[in-house]
Amino acid sequence: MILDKYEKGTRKKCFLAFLFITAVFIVSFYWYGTKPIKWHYEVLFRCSQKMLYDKPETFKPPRVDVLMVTPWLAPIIWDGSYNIDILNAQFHQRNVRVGITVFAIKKYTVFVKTFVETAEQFFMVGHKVNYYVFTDRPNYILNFTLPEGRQVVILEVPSYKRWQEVSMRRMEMIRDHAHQRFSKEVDFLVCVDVDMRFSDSVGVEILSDVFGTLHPGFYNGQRTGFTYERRKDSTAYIPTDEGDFYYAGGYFGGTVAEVYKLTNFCHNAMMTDKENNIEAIWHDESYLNKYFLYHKPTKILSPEYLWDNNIGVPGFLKRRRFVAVPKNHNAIRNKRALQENQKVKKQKFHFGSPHIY
Ligand code: 5GW
Ligand code: MN
Repeated sequence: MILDKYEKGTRKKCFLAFLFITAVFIVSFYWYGTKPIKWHYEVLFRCSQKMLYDKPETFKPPRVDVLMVTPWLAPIIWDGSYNIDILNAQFHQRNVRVGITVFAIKKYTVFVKTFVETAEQFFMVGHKVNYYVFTDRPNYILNFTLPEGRQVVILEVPSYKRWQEVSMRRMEMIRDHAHQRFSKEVDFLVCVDVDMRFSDSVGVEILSDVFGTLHPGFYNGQRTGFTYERRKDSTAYIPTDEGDFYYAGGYFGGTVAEVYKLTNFCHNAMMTDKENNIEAIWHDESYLNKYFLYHKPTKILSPEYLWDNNIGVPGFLKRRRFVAVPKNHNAIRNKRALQENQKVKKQKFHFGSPHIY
């Protein structure tokens, strides 16, 4: 009888202890969010993922019709030259976060919708993306509901009167925000024009320390034909016997630290020129080209990544990933800017203004 009572008590205590331990276990598992544990499993899972693909062949380069590497061993990114599955696995392992900056000053706010919508289809699909939209008209930017890990961040900035300055001041604003917030929020920055639409995939293959893009009007040009700044008085000056490529002002990027260096250089060079009452012929693009001459990009994007359909579609161009949206210049720009811009564009593109309708 006594023994029976004793056993009953022990059983009850054991049961209570069991309940308690289970409860503690469940609560702590929940409380710690299972995040470190989940992350750990994810890493293990990805490391053990088998991937099947064709072995690279020493004597069978995937493309022989285009230059795929620069003399300083920076790859030039063309369709067919990379395997996106391998790259995606690498960048997922690093849990990469990408920021893409665009400026929508004054009437250029009309381009944001198409830009973001097409980017959602084609830009860094499956990765974390912050769209940084610099604008002087935050109320004109729609509210976008994006999937988890992707968001639109609106950054209110002043607008400048002259269109040249609107374009050039991008360097200063990117630099300032790189310092203040981009370094905390993303690993890489991609800095592009807003009057564009994505029409094919643009993924982690573009990411590198610091990258530039071959201008669609000059990928096959001679040094002397590049529209570099040729006046010695300007800090953007490049002599006719120097220069590798003509890089586009509307597409560059890299790590936040490298983009800081690049934009800081360009902005300071512009300010020096301003003090001397000189402005480089192609504005921010001229300063960018000067920077890349002496700080070589670690990757270069082919014109697949920046195209204008007015140029047509040459055979080497297997994909058009990011193309200029035709602008109705009368509506989108003020009259004086239109006249000036038409004049200079005619000099730059021998076939006339690229996207005037
Ligand atoms: C306005 C008039 C003439 C030239 C540029 C502008 C302008 C440019 C503007 O009013 N608002 C503005 O946000 N921009 C930004 O600068 C856009 O992000 C735009 O993509 C970038 C470069 O100007 P674009 O796209 O007109 O230059 P192109 O060489 O691509 O025609
Ligand atoms: Mn543009």
